[in-house]
Parts: sequence; C-alpha cells; structure tokens
Amino acid sequence: MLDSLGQSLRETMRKITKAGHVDRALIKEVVRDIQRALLKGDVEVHLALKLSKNVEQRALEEKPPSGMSIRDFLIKIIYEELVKILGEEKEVSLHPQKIMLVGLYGQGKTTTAGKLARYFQKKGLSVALVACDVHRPAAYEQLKQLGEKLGVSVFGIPGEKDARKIAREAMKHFHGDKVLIFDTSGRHALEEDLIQEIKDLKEIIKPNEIFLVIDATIGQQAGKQAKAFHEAVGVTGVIVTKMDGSAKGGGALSAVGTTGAPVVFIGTGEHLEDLEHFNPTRFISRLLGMGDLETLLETAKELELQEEEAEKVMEKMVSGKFNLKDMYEVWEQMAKPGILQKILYSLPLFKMGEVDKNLVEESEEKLRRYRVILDSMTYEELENPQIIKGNRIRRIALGSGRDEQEVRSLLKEYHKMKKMMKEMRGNRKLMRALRKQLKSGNMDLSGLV
Ligand SMILES: Nc1nc2c(ncn2[C@@H]2O[C@H](COP(=O)(O)OP(=O)(O)OP(=O)(O)O)[C@@H](O)[C@H]2O)c(=O)[nH]1
Ligand SMILES: [Mg+2]
Repeated sequence: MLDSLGQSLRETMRKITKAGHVDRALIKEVVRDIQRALLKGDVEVHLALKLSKNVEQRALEEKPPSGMSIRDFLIKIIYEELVKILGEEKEVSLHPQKIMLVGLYGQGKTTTAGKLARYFQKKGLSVALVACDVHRPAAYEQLKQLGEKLGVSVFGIPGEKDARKIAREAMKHFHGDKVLIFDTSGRHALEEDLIQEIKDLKEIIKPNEIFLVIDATIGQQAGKQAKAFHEAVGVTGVIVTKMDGSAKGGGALSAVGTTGAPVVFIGTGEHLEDLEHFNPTRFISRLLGMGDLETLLETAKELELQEEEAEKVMEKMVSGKFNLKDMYEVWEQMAKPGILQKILYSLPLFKMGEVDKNLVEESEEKLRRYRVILDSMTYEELENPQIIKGNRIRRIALGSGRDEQEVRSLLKEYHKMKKMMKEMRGNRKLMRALRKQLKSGNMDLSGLV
C-alpha cells in the first residue's frame, strides 16, 4: 500500500537521521524531497505546497523543547504536518447501529458491506445485511453469498424494484439489537435520481452512519466526489477502497481529508478481512516506517510538559509575592524530574548559588523534611514568615519533631531565596526578557545576563 510514496518518505527520514547536523540547507532539501514525493503520490498541488511550506516555516522558526535535538524536532514536525492533511480520526461505535453505504457504481459498496459485517462480528456484535440495491441485477445474490460465508443473515426481497419498500420491511423485521448494514444502488454519477433515493432511504432508515464508499484509484478526484456527496446527502464518514492496488491512494486520502467528511475505514484487498479502521496517526507512523517514532513523540510530550511546569515555577518567582507557601510550591515543582535542571539552565543567575546545586541533589529528601516543619506552622506564619522568631521556632520544632536548628535553616534558605527573587526583580532588563520569553514559550534565557 502506497509503496512508492512510503519509500520516498522513508528515504527522506533516513537522510535526516544520517545527516551530520541539521541546518537550513538540509531543511530546504528535505522539504523539497517531501514536496516531490507528495506530488508523485497524486497529492493535490496546493495541499503539497502548503504542507511543505508549513514544515519549512516551523522547522526554521520554532524552537525544540529544551532537551530535544533539532533532528528529532524536524522529524516530529514532518510527522505532525503529514497527519494534519489526513483530517480527523473518526471513531467507530461498537454498539448496535444502522449503517448505510452509498457510492457510485463499482466503488466497492457490496464488498465493503461484507467486510464491515466481518469487522463488527469480530468485535462480538450481532450483524445483519440488508440488500437495498435494486439496480444491479445480481446484487441480492452477491450479498447473500457474502452473508453465507460470514454466517450472518441477509434481508432482501428478490425481484423487488423499490429500494424504499425493502428498507421499510427491513426496519419492521429487525429490532435494534444488531449492527444493520444497508447496501444500496450505485449510479454512473451523482444524479438527481440517486440523491433522491438516498434521501428517501435516509428518511426511512434513520441511519446512525452514512458511509460513502470511494475507490482510491481515482486519486485526488476522490475529494470532489466526497464533497459533492457530502453536500447533497450528508455523509458521516468515507471508506476509501482498493488502497492495495493504487499508487494514488495518498491523493485520495488527503483530498478526502480536506472535505470535512473523515475517512473512517480503508479497504486494502479483495478479502473479507481486508478492512482497516483508519487512524491518521498510526497510518503516517507506518508510512514513515520509524519504529521508534512513538518513543520520540512521547519524549517530546514529556519535555513539553516539563517546560510548562518550569514556566509555572518561573512565573511564581517573578510574580512579586513570595512567602513560605510559595517557596514550598516552588520546591515541590522543582522536585519533579527534569524541572529544576530546566530552570537552572535557563537562568544563568541561578548557577551562582551553591544552594541550587544542593537543591538538585537533595531536593526530594529535603522536601520531605521541610514538609513536616511547614505542616506545623500556622497559616499566619506561612503567609508572613518574618513573624517566626524565638518562641514560635521552639513550638514549630516541637510540633514537627525536628530540632530548632533545622527550622532555622529552613527560614535561612527562605530568606536567601527571597533575596534572590528580589535581585531578579531588581534586574529590570532580565525581568523584561524573562516575561517576554515566558510569553513566547521559549525557556532558553542563556545569554541574557
Ligand atoms: N483490490 C481490491 N479490490 C476491491 C476492494 N474493494 C472492492 N474491490 C473489488 O472491486 C470490485 C467492485 O466491488 P463491488 O463491491 O461489487 O462494488 P459496488 O460498489 O458494490 O458496485 P455496484 O454494486 O456495481 O455499484 C470487485 O471486484 C471487488 O472485489 C479493495 O479494497 N481492494
Ligand atoms: Mg454492489
């Protein structure tokens, strides 16, 4: 499936992983490669151009979360932009429901009806097929055969010329405990007559889903077809068939991706098993053939989370107010893996303090001890640490079971930290830069001081 597109994209990925370093020239080259691969894969010109432009712009302008290499970041951007052109993922409900298949002649409706029956059967649901195609001479027999193979019942009225009547009878016959799949007639084109028939059937059946079946071999034309059907009768999902035999599958998928009707399944062969729920993320991972792409993306997510946490701490630091409660919160956040390092590396000012080195090493142990002490303080003391003197220190030490010396060293550390915050706030140039950086989401402040 999509062999040549996949191959070109995988080569591009290899180019990135093998390059000595990622620079502007490499980014441009990679973007050109992707563009060429997409155009060759029948992806619509504007879509291909837009994607490559987005990749280039993001790769040159955005900064990777600190801790992530530019190389991995570039791969992540390409992956995200490719996923984006495939549209949203459409969930498949695993409950009894009514599904109506529509589409032009020969697109794969009847075959897909059988494949869908198999899909739901395997999920443990009871399924039945309804033969509403009154145009193709042997349509009922074709479905009947599929039903026999699958062991599911097929409802139909051989010889009946009115699809509406079959639908009405089927609705009387079944009672909502099955997945009902309705096969319908095709036409050469989306004619008025077909639109009316679908609308009538929709009225009678009241389907939960109307899936449009489209043959991938028509490539980007699939977008026009999907749009026309969507506007005429409203479809809830598109099934793109014959992905196995077509080099134009990428064009079909991406074109449908722009219509607002999500691709829900893809057909990948003539057998009943050859149907896949379409998940854009998984599809692109597989196409790029990167086994460790998952790991890369998870790492990126973790780093981004750390960045957010670090930002919260920094915001607290620059907010102006800083009491013992705030200090504890800052410590707590700093104790999370990676957060403190991130802050220290971005604030050159902090590198000067010995306190901070200790914080890295002992933060968790210290947090545990200090937590007990802080718990023995009154709300008033936490808010106004300057009132904690002689008697209060004795009381807090007794209450927490630690010695007075430890209470004093906690207070000492608080004052030291508070002084540091004040100095930071006094450094207007640094503060301005810090606020700006916080806003832009860029944590790297090295070189500012
Ligand atoms: N290779 C391949 N062939 C498929 C796939 N889906 C359907 N076909 C073939 O496409 C042809 C047409 O499929 P049908 O299911 O009869 O199409 P239809 O939309 O019901 O056609 P009409 O009833 O004439 O409107 C058959 O020969 C199928 O075997 C697929 O995913 N891959
Ligand atoms: Mg058919």
